[in-house]
Amino acid sequence: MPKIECVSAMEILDSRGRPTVGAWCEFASGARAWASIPSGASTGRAEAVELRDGDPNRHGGLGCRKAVGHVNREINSALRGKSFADQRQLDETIIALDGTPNKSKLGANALLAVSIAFARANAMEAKKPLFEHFASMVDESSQTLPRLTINLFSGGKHAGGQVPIQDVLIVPLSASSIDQGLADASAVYRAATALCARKYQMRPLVADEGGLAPPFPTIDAMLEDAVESIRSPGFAPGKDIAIAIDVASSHFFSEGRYHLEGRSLLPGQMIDQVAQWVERYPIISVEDALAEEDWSNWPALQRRIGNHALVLGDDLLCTNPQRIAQAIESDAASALLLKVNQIGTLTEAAEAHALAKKAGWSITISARSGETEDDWLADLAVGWSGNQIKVGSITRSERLAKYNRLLMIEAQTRWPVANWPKAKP
Ligand code: 2PG
Ligand code: MG
Repeated sequence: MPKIECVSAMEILDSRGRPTVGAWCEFASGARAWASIPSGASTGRAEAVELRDGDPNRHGGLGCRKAVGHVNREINSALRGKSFADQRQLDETIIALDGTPNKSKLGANALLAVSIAFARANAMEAKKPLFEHFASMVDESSQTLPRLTINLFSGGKHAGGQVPIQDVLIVPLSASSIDQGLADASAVYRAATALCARKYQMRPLVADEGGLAPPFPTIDAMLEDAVESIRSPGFAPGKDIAIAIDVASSHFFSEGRYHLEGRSLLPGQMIDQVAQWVERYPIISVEDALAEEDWSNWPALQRRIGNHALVLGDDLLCTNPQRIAQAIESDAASALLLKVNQIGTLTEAAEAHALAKKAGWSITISARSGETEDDWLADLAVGWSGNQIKVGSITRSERLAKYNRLLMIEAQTRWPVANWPKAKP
């Protein structure tokens, strides 16, 4: 069991130019690993607390010096000189040190940076690739690579709200490798760039996750433009390349109604609207079609579209084992969007993963809209046998770091890409 020499952290900037936390974990043996942490914009209310300094004179209050200080002082004092049998022991120690239900004392950003740096130092120590080390934390490993879901068009909080729904993603279904999936996605992206220039006189400027964000007049126009971009390089929509959407509807839900394109929809009407999109377009996965607090209507959504598309919970579930258990119990969804920083340690995220797998759900391992150049997410998606991965678009280096790491893992393992999961009846 390697002994921790010290852990330390520093503040760095993410892909939006906002501060985030990176941490080193150093073993007495000399193994020394770094990990940096992403940050969301369309965050769920039940997410663990990302500790920010709140000083308006520095980074608009978003500084992370407090979280960094917690790693350098409290966490380092608790860990240095000690050995931990496994990830669980380490994570339980830092969770107890924080002592709050939502990690508001030390900050989930402080805890997660240490949690992942420790995992990486262990992989180094064992001379294993990180994905193999991640695989040893969960029960099963199917030796597949995750199916890509790639951002094409952005809206909502990632693109200044020019259209209310947040992501239209393309899913290369006929591609049997990551390499082919990226090539197919790139052909569609190029077609979409030309479409945006032609229809919207828009230069190829990109949103937070690298997606194109022209001023679509309506949501339907956004979806039709996605289908046209799939078709124009010669792909069959729904067969070669399908569509996934993140409605991110918590952000236009208030007082029991969904405020969408000038309409004020009751939950039943919102479900009708989503069902119409699923019928009309080749959509195979719908994330956050209903709001995070609209629990009572999710089961009806699942019954209505579950045969045709994954009902994927992001803000609803927040990678939180208690919320996932509640959703399984009420049959509110069929898929988990897993974002480690929503819960704050690898061990708790692994519990979320185990619950979802046991229920027969599909799992999408997801990045955040604010990312760094770190690529651990690709290893996590492979090691934890994610059915899908959601990293954003195929532009912007913080996204490409993950895709390029997947290409390396593919070259090393030659594992096939996971099949699209069968719809849950
Ligand atoms: C989401 C994510 C990633 P954010 O809503 O799924 O697209 O966005 O990181 O802003 O929560
Ligand atoms: Mg989402």
